[in-house]
Parts: sequence; C-alpha cells; structure tokens
Amino acid sequence: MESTRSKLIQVLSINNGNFISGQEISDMLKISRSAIWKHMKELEKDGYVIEAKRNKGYRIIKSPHKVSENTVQWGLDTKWLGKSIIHKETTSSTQSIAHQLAMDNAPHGTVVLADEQTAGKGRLKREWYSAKNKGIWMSIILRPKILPYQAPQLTLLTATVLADVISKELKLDAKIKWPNDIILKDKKVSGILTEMQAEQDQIQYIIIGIGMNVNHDHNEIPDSIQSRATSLLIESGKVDITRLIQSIFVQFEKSYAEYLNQSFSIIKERWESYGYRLGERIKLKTFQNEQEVILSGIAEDGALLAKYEDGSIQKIYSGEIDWFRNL
Ligand code: BTX
Repeated sequence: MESTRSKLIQVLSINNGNFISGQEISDMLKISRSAIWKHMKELEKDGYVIEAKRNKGYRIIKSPHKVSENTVQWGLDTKWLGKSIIHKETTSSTQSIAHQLAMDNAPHGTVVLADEQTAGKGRLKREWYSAKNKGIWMSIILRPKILPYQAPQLTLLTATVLADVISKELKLDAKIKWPNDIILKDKKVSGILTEMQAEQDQIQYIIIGIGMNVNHDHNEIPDSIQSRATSLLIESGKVDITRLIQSIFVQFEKSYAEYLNQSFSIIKERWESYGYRLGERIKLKTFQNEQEVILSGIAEDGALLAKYEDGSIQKIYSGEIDWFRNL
C-alpha cells in the first residue's frame, strides 16, 4: 500500500521544484492541512529541505543523499517498479522480508531495500557481504505471467539492466559472467540471486535480489574477497546510491516491457554483447564434473551454450565458470 508520505513526494515531484498550495495537496491526497504539515516535518527529518511560503505553498528545494523510501521515490519515473518500497536500516536479508511480503500479497514491483544486511545471501547458501551504506542491497518482487522454466531469463535480464546502467551512466566496461555476476576489470561488482515460488505451470512470485558494491574503498572490501571483488567507487569514483537505484528501476521497467512484448531474443542479444569471456576457453564446473569448454553464448531459454572438445554444443542450466585460474 502506498503511504501518504510517498504520495506526497510524488505530488511534489510532479511539480518539479515549483510551489504547490497546501489546499491543492490537501484535495489531492484527501488529508487535512495540519496532516500535510506533519508529513512535511517528517520529510525534513529524512533530510529534505522544504520551503513553505504563505500564499504560495510548499516546494522541495533539496532531497537528501540518504537512501529511504521517500528519497528513492522522489522524482522516480516508473509506472510500477518501486511504487511500494520498504526500507530498513538494517536487516538480516532483504530476500527474507520480500518472501514474507510476497506471501502476504505484496504487488508486482514492490521493493525491499536495506542500508545493511547482517546475513546477506548469495547462491547455494553462500554469504553476500553487505556493508552499511556502501552498496545497493535490495529485493524486487515480480509476478510475471511466464512459465516457471522461463524464470532464469529474468536473472539474465536483470544482469543486462545492471550492465546497461553501469556502462551508460558511469562509462565503465561492464561484463556479465554467466549467469549472474557483473564484472569490472575481472572483479565482481554485483551479484543477482533469483528465488521463485511456483506451482507446476504457474509462477506465484519471483524475487530478484540485487547486491551491488557502490561506495566501498579498497580497505572496505572484506579480505576474503579482496582479490575478486571491486566497487563502483574503486573503478570510477563516488556514486549517489539513490540515483543509481532510480536508474536501475527505470531501465528494468524498460527491459521488462521489451522482454514481455518482444520475447527473450532482444535480451539474449544484449546479454551476449556484455558476455564475459564469450568465445574463450574456460573451466566449467557443473554438479557432475569440471571440464574445459568454450563459451559459445546463451540459448533462447537462457541456458549457457558450452562447446566441448569434440565440437558438440550443450546447454548448461546450472554451474559455475572458473575464471581466476590461468588456463
Ligand atoms: P553468488 O553465490 O554468485 O556469490 C557469492 C560469492 O561472492 C561469495 O561466496 C563470495 O565469494 C563473493 N562475495 C560475497 N560478497 C560479495 C560482495 N559484496 N561483492 C563481491 N563478491 C562477494 C551472488 O551470489 C548473489 C548475491 C545477491 C545479493 C543480494 S543483496 C540483496 C538480496 N538479499 C540477499 O540476502 N541477497 C540478495
């Protein structure tokens, strides 16, 4: 459910720095003038600078850098993604909250955001380090009308969205390591965890977990992953996390619409344009074995196409690419 405060942010945001009278706000949101005043005070606590003028009304002069439901929604130009945001300063994992909300019927596009995760999850029960105010730690609830076997396509779509935003906004050479890592200069800057609740032929919901290292210095990256992880700050300079989240939402909506309207091919092409070590020989670890293969691309259903020594090409649905060893 959209809170009054986020509606208020939207109203002020549409007005884009111009004054809007208390009466107009009161009519639009169906709340009293004194309730508006109280909400404005709360926004100020969030770091907004609000100008209030007699006979003119209110306008927001400055929105804060701090990530919150309000700051992310301020000026956010999306139709459904992020219209409902749950922000926590600290939580074990945004995935757990998102699952709970999804089971309680949270709408498509609901987002859970945290400043810090104390038990962030990677795939296969691995740990995901999520330091306070240093990155994007968020989970998006989707209710797509696709079949369960197509769900991995949404992980690939998300990866293209992150690669697009990083490449276009920060002019960095982002790569996607199959299936779910965003790589900058051979180091991981972001990971995606997709979890799904489905019946045989129907998806109830999908949760896309996105972790992105944004403003970590070198020494803020944990020792255990120093050699393999990086941040946007290290590669390019300080980044406004709120703006970055907004850009991800906008690009996600665009790509999601393209995917639903035009099929996966368009995402596949884009994915391959960012594909890490595509056409190269790598070590592929699956549940069955570990083999050297050539990464040929991805299939229409999102599987990895691996070319074996004997020239055969096989679809790989689950596995890891080993890219640190010299082959
Ligand atoms: P993954 O299993 O592909 O990657 C996890 C591995 O990546 C770890 O074993 C470790 O080696 C390395 N790693 C851990 N933390 C970081 C980090 N901050 N930066 C770079 N490398 C790291 C990737 O799983 C999926 C990650 C999704 C994280 C999001 S955050 C929001 C949401 N909530 C949650 O609990 N998980 C998701």
